[in-house]
Amino acid sequence: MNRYESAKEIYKSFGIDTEEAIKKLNETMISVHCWQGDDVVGFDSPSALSGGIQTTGNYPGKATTPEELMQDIEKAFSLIPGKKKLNLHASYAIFEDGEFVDRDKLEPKHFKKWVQFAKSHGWALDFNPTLFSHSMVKDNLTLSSPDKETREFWINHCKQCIKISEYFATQTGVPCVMNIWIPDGLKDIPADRFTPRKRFKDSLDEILSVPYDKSKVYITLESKVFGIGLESYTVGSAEFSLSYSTYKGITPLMDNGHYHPTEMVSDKISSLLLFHDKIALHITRPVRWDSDHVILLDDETKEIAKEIIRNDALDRVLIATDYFDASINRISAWVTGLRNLHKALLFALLQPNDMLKKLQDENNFTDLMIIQEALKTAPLGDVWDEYLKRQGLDNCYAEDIKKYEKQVLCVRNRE
Ligand code: RNT
Ligand code: ZN
Repeated sequence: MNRYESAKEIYKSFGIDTEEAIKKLNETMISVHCWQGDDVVGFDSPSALSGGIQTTGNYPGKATTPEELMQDIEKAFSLIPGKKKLNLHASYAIFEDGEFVDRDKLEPKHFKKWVQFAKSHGWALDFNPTLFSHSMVKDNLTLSSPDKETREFWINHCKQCIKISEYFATQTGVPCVMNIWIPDGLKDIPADRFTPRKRFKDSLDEILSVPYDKSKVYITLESKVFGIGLESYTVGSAEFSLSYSTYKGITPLMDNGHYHPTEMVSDKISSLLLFHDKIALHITRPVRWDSDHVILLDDETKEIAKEIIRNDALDRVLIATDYFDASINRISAWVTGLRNLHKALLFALLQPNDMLKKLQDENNFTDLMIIQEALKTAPLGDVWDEYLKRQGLDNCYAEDIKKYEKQVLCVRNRE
């Protein structure tokens, strides 16, 4: 008996069908962030990364042109299993023939090359307005700014982004998730928390007054508790984002780096699923702050995956990744993080969830603990290997990436 056949039998003894698990994982679409490849720089503005987020590290070979980024995405995606969507930011607009327009004037045509690229690979696209790294971010404020001109610039930017998202959906035939995140906040104790939030609400109302096809564009709103230099107050807090999403019927997005360190997104998913048709996630790994380390197969990633699977919510949770590590090979960061997320989902799919729920209802916490612990050392790796094998992949991607680093990344022109 080979290792997979043996693993299949072991899982069967827990009442789990490994074939069913592999099938479900194959059908699961994950939205992969493009910004791991170039440290969230983009192509449209000379401004340094701002908005209270930061990449650390200076590993050689980051992409600095659309061609390089596309080449790296192709390489990374070829080593990532499963169904993929490519998640772009507005700052990745591609201007041709010397043309340039500012973010409030962006149009679908500035993303034509990305659409061609995605379509040639059969990938769908997601989108994000970029409300950071730009000279119109005034005093760390965008949609909540007291300055009308600033607010209007960003309102127009978001309105244009809805058009671009609609274009993505039409072109790919798959709905486009458009996520709004603003960095707005204060370093120190506010004198007024209410008015900036009121202005943010009014700006969002204005953005959403644009008619758009709700079957094509899913607008999500991402909350955050703090940023670098924005330690004391953020306008788009969790309560704001949840309340606003409920009020307007848009989708709340939780990034697991955006809460107090002992607050867990895994615990929040069920509550949101009760009140929202869909919810969205940015999966990342915060280390003491919103550091956006590469996703590992750690407890919280597994717990998030378990909450999605045991609530049978794969079709209601829009799963995206959001991390950026510049201290290691960026292709490897992409591949390792995405594989770990898939592995966490496979782990969750291999749990006897009905049986475990029953034990909880019967107050049988003795057996519940024993079985949950036994499952931690069940042969997940053998099912994982089989899952990879069926997609023409294996666990030995390090050599392949090193070769790419030597042949492509290390010979890129650098000033
Ligand atoms: C920032 C948010 C946001 C960004 C990306 C680049 O803290 O998580 O989602 O990381 O949009
Ligand atoms: Zn995020």
